[in-house]
Amino acid sequence: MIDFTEHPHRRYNALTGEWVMVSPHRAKRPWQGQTEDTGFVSRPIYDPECYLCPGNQRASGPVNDNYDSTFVFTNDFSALLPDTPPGELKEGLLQAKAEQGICRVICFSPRHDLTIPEMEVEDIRKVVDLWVKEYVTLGDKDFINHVQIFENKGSVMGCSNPHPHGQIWAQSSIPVEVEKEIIQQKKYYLENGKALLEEYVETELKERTRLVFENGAFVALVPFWATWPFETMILPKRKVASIAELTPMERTAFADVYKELTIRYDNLFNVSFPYSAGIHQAPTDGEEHPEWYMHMHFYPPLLRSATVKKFMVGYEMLANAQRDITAEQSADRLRSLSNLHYKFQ
Ligand code: H2U
Ligand code: ZN
Repeated sequence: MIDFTEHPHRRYNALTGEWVMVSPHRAKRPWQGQTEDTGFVSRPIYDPECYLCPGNQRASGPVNDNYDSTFVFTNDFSALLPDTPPGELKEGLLQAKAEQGICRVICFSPRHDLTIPEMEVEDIRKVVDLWVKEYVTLGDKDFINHVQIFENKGSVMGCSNPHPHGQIWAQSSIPVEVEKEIIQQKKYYLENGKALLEEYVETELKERTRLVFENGAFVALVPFWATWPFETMILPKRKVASIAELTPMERTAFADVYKELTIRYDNLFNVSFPYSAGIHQAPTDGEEHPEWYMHMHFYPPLLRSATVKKFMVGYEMLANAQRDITAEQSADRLRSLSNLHYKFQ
């Protein structure tokens, strides 16, 4: 009889339709509880050299507002541009298409030294409010059919600046990771008359083995099909297609779960925990999207300590995503961590 806590198996990612290989027997060696003292580098509240700090000049010339909560501007080195001329190439196997878009940068706080887990919930709420505003105004534009809000945190994730910030890339086509989720959610909705993630959240709230944190309106969990060792998702407890549908109370609950989850991340290895995170929500293509259930993904690269990174190479790059520690073990560890940030302990 297969024991999923012991034997190699594959798990189905219902959200993408892909499979992940799990090899729990390899993670049997006891946990060292290793937390390296990487000694936290204290940063100044204001850094005259930082291109995101209030009042400073950015690399390409413009000067930031003297902002006192959040601040948003169009990326000076945008990967997508709104005025790209239309055009298409279709020569047999060779296909290409012009892409229009807008890239924005969001400063989460005027404080150079803070990160989300160290910010007050009411200040994170202002970040949520700005996300909503940007999602709605960018999404309202005719040529914008998808708005990707994301955060790259930590230099291992290629983040260029420790000042707390995130990005938005809004564009005319649907990006590939989102397209996979649309296909799966649509199929499930057509077959069951219910949103896939609505069913999933109900299942997880019943099983409880993969939960990390919950408040009245949101839950943070390690998805059953997680690929990265400490991959998590934040989901609302009711079906909401986009952040624009959140009530004021739910926006605050979202800020709260974002903080609670990232505190536990930082407390895992006593380090400012790096990750790429982003919100997946209904496309802004003017269509109805009854299949959509908004959520936020967190993909952290760390494995066993502040310095041991999981590389998706070899078999993973050529054949299939794979993990050792099970989703349930990861959830256990994250759940058991203090909700008081290590810097304040
Ligand atoms: P990271 O999340 O990778 O750190 O991105 C920060 C963004 O800020 C990056 O996309 C932009 C970069 O293009 N940027 C500006 O728009 N102006 C600047 O003066 C420097 C960086
Ligand atoms: Zn700064």
